[in-house]
Amino acid sequence: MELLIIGCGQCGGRIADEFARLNKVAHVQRGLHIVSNILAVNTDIADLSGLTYIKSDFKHRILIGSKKTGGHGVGKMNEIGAEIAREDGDKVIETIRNTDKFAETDAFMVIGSAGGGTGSGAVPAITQQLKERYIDKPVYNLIVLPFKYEEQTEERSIFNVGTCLKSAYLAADAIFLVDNQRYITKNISIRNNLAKINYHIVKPFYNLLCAGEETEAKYIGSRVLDAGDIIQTLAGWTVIGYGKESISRVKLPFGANRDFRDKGGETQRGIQAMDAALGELSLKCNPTDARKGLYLLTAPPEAMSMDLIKELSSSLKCMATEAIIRSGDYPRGKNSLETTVILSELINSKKVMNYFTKTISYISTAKRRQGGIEYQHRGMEEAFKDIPSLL
Ligand SMILES: Nc1nc2c(ncn2[C@@H]2O[C@H](COP(=O)(O)OP(=O)(O)OP(=O)(O)O)[C@@H](O)[C@H]2O)c(=O)[nH]1
Ligand SMILES: [Mg+2]
Repeated sequence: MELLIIGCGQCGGRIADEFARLNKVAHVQRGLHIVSNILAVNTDIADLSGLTYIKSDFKHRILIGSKKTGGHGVGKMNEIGAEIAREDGDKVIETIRNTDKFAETDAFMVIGSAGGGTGSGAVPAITQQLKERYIDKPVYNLIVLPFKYEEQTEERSIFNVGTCLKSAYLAADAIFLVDNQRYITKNISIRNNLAKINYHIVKPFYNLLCAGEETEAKYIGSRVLDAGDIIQTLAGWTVIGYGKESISRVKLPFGANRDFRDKGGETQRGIQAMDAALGELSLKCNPTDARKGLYLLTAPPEAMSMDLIKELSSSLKCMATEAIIRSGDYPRGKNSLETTVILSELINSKKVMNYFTKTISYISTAKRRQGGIEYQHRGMEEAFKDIPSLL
């Protein structure tokens, strides 16, 4: 599957940059392309300069709203981020239109954080423009939720998350939710934490996007998971996870069969890889809330037995009891069993519902506070009204 990726704001740009790195890896390791183009869109010139892999010309690192912000961001005001993205969205469309391999694009992926200003506003605004313009291509969002400490100390971020999630839900075909808090490592610097988090956010997409792009017979699975399966699976709130288990393999003489314990062990490790993927989902959720699901098994062809596939299918079905599940196998790799799991069309996500409740209470507190401030101002004006002004 080939994505056209648009990273908005600092967080979105950095994750898009990580996708650009992954696309290089796919090209070098596997001779494949998993993205047709990658753009970073920001109101902040410094953030755009900090990227590494996205092409550095102005058509790939797109500065928007420079007249309004002077190139210094929108300071967490996501309604300004959305307004600027609506006004300057044609710059993004222009680059998309000139993408060489645009016809090969299976879907768009628009990425950003929900808690900031630029990405939080631009992701839904750009999604809406893409939906209006390219009716035949799905538009997905990948939205990063703030760390717990940010929610506690920066009140405004709750409002940003609530408005961003609502707007994304109305505009996008599916939204991958990623909870920063899930990936945090204690005792390492915030900068290294973010780089590591971005690596873990993007990694689950590697095999998933590569599998349908293979052309060499030996790497084509018996049940290929291609763009069609992924598109059919993705709807509404969505989470993704990845798990890996190593298998040590001894090369057998030609014609010899493997020991039965060895084979049983592989099935066991396959289940462990599936459990790891479910344990590492990008947002904690209840699998029974999913109405659609998908898994991909990536393993050396000789480790890919019918038993293993059957076990993995029933193990996922046991967890996601209400979901229609699609699956595929990808004969790649040497000493490991890897699984990628997607749970989609999640109804009732507790975390999302909580954000909506908290946003509503933030709005009423903010209104009350504003009323209080106006009252105090009026009091002040009343107190100095008999003093002459020098202005
Ligand atoms: N995972 C991840 N989260 C990030 C990264 N950079 C920032 N964030 C998170 O994103 C939120 C802040 O949003 P930013 O993306 O910095 O804001 P912005 O879209 O650039 O908007 P403004 O700076 O307000 O104009 C916070 O919740 C951060 O924790 C990153 O590289 N990776
Ligand atoms: Mg910024």
